[in-house]
Amino acid sequence: MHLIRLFGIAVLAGALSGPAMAGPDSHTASPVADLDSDSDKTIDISEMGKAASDTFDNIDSDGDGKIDLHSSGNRLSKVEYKKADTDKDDLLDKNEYFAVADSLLRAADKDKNGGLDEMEFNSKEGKKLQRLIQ
Ligand SMILES: [Ca+2]
Ligand SMILES: [Ca+2]
Ligand SMILES: [Ca+2]
Ligand SMILES: [Ca+2]
Repeated sequence: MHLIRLFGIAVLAGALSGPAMAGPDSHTASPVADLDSDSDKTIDISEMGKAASDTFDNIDSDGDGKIDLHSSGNRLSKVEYKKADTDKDDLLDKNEYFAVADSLLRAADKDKNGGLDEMEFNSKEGKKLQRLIQ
């Protein structure tokens, strides 16, 4: 709930800022801009959480709230998948999936300001995070 509320505020702030908000016609090549709904040039945990949740729902084609190794595709290696599966049921639920994304965000956040800028998002850990949430 907390994440969702934060995201709502971010969207509202973005809408109020008017022209700075990317319109449906504008094309951005930057992976940060794609997810940066409040246009502060960084990906914070609420923006990452929204993307991770959307991606998880996409992968979870039968909608039971769990994904298997096969449907996670190339987002996680087998070892990473096993590590992420903290309750050892051979499936990842959204919390387990989010925990991986969260730890990658922390690992990539070199200046520890809680958000990933372009450089951090394109670091080794940042790229893994991108794979996971896109
Ligand atoms: Ca942002
Ligand atoms: Ca499923
Ligand atoms: Ca599990
Ligand atoms: Ca940072």
